[in-house]
Amino acid sequence: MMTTHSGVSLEKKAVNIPLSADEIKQDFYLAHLSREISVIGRREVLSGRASFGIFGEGKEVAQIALAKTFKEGDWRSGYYRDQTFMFATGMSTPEEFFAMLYGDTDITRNPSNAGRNFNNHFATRFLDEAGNWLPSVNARNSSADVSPTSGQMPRLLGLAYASKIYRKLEDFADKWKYSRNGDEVAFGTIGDASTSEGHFWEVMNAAAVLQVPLVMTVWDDGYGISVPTSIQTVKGSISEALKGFEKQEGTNGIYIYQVKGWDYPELCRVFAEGVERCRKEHVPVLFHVTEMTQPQGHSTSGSHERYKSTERLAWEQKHDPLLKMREWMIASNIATAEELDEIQSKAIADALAIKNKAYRSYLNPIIAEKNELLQIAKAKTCQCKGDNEQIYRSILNDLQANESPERKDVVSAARRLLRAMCNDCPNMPQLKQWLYKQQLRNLDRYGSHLYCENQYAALNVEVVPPVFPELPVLAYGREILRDNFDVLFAQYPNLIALGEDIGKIGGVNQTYEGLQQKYGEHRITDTSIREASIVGQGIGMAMRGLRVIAEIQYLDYLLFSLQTLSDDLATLRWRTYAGQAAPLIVSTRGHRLVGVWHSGSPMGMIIHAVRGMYVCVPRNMTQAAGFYNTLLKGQDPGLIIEPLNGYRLKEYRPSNLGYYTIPLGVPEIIVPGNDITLVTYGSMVRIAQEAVEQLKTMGISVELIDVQTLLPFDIPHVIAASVKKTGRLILADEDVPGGATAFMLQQILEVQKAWHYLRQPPKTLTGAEHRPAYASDGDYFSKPNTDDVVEAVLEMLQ
Ligand SMILES: Cc1ncc(C[n+]2csc(CCOP(=O)(O)OP(=O)(O)O)c2C)c(N)n1
Repeated sequence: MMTTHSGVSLEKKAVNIPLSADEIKQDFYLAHLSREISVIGRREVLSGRASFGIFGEGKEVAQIALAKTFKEGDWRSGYYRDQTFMFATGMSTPEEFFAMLYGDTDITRNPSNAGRNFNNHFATRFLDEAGNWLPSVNARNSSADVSPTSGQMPRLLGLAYASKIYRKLEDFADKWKYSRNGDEVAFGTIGDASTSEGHFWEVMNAAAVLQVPLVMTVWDDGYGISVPTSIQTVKGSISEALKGFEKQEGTNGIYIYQVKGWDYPELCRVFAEGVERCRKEHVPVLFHVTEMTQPQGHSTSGSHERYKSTERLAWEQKHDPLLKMREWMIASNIATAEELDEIQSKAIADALAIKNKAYRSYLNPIIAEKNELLQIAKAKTCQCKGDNEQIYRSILNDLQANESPERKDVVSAARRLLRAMCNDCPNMPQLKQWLYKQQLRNLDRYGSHLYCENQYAALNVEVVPPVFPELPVLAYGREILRDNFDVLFAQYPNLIALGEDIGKIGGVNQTYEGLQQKYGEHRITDTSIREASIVGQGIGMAMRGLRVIAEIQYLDYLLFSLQTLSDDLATLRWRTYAGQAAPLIVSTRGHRLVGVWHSGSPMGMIIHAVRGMYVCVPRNMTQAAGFYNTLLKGQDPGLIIEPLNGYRLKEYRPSNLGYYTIPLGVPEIIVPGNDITLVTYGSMVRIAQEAVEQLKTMGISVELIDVQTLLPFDIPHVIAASVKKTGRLILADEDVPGGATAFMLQQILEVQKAWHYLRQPPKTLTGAEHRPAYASDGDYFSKPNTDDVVEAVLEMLQ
């Protein structure tokens, strides 16, 4: 390697990157600034000013080197140690770091998560305030971090895969916003121990097969909290373990590099070479960055002296990347020791100043709220009776004395002051009004944006009813879906469908029959069997301007992807305060068919895991097709569960396929009636219809309601109106007892307040507690059948 007084030129191999002395000194400064931020951050937590902290110390130098390769248009899907990378790429700032640590809810100070997540959980904003997508090609983009180790992996695949799609996609007018010929690289980061997770392996395999521009960096500091790499990884080395993935002449695969985490010039060189190859050739690259340290231990929840030997601790001190960089700079005549001391001191002073400013900025609005409350509370004119006056004064004094209150201290004080006031206190209305205003603001601060709240909300999609010709034509359910998809692929040039078997054979139920041949392999794509990363692939692609239908072959297998749906997709908009969205449609088929793993209907489990998504449970394929049409017009993520036994049943074929919409959260009264309200959804609707027919012959009039979507649930309160008429309520589904029927009951009784109209206790009719047994007999004895429904109604009427 050639070194000069003014800098260095790293020309060991193919890549030549000259680094000026000024740039290296700047890097040295940033490394020290970031280290001091970690040190101060830890202190802030231990002193009680912040709740929890996790830091990127020991990773500074390597992250600065990696950041040099990150360009506009690129994407990051990383984990909680990436602060230096975020500062170096300009995707975040030290001020924002502290705002995150304190839980600052101001979106201008904490644009990553507005106080909804702890520090080092980054996100850039790719939606503007009105919900419009900003051009990601002109920005450096970080998808929003999650805490589950390796939870960032599935979406990483999609972020990379989108570049591949954009190299092929034509006729998409907005393509310029998201891609320049697919040259964007998706950068993933992960700790060594987290590579033990299935998500990591699944995604690396898929990336290697798909040949996507994905750069995976493993920061190897030897431990996952206290458990060493030798217990985590075969042969104790992720790059050794992945040897079989390595790309050879004429094969697919990945490029693998190993580099030491304290060797600044070598890191700069290796990263530059690897990322360049990845960007150009669309071959995934793995950097195994070894010999890293973690000077403060895992997090603020414990010290590393508990599990690291004294030898290891001494080794870490010697191999601290900051120290190594300093030694190298002096040895290479880039700077003198005195110069570096000065840079170090400046970094330390700057970090402190930044922290102080961030803390004041966080605290001042809360102090202002406290002062507002004190002013109102002190203005009380009446003397409340008994102990109340004393309690009131003591709450007031405590609040006044609290110089660094949290928001909850102020609101809780207000609520307790109210309770201590006498009912006829003339000051009560003012305090109530102030508290009400605060509660609204806090609802926005902590609870808003679970779903899309702007013009692109799926709930705002205009209702276009299906149109049937004068002479209606019957078609198989699967043909209705197929022909609807056909119109959608023609209508949306950025629509991509992916899933197991949907390409070449058009899906296990032929709902994509012939569409791959018509629209191309890149639009309707077969995937390997990997449900978590099918969903993740869809999330990443949806973040990059594509509309995606990610198919999970059967509802029973959705569980493989439930972690990604629940932790990543469903929380995305909420955890970024509407800064990010992934309008992905996950489609699957479920409810009764045959046997344990083709008949499940665990709807309670699912709807409780995916708040933040809409969940559609159509009774037939006409309704299902309408839900695809609706969700594609909005920007909320949704799950559509096609009824498994409906593909080969005939339905009337709408003439406006691809255009009609079915509103979300609006139940349909399938059969009007007066004696009893029967509520159900999905495949159970047909069973219920048969029962209702039988009951009709007995002179019993049942009002049968199909809820159509579980999330949202009956927005116009159709069910309460029905119960008002009938006074009786039965809820039926195929889930376990206390599953989705319990959810519906809570909605109807508590939210819709229909208990008021009930003449008898309501009843739930559900599947058995065990899984559905095989064949029609198994079905009959495991799931509610027509006889069960008829008898439940008769019993209630007796
Ligand atoms: C799915 C999941 N399991 C466990 C944890 C708790 N946890 C947080 S960090 C961590 C260790 C991760 O170690 P490693 O991947 O080596 O990263 P490092 O923190 O050392 O950088 C664990 C077990 C978690 N966040 N998510």
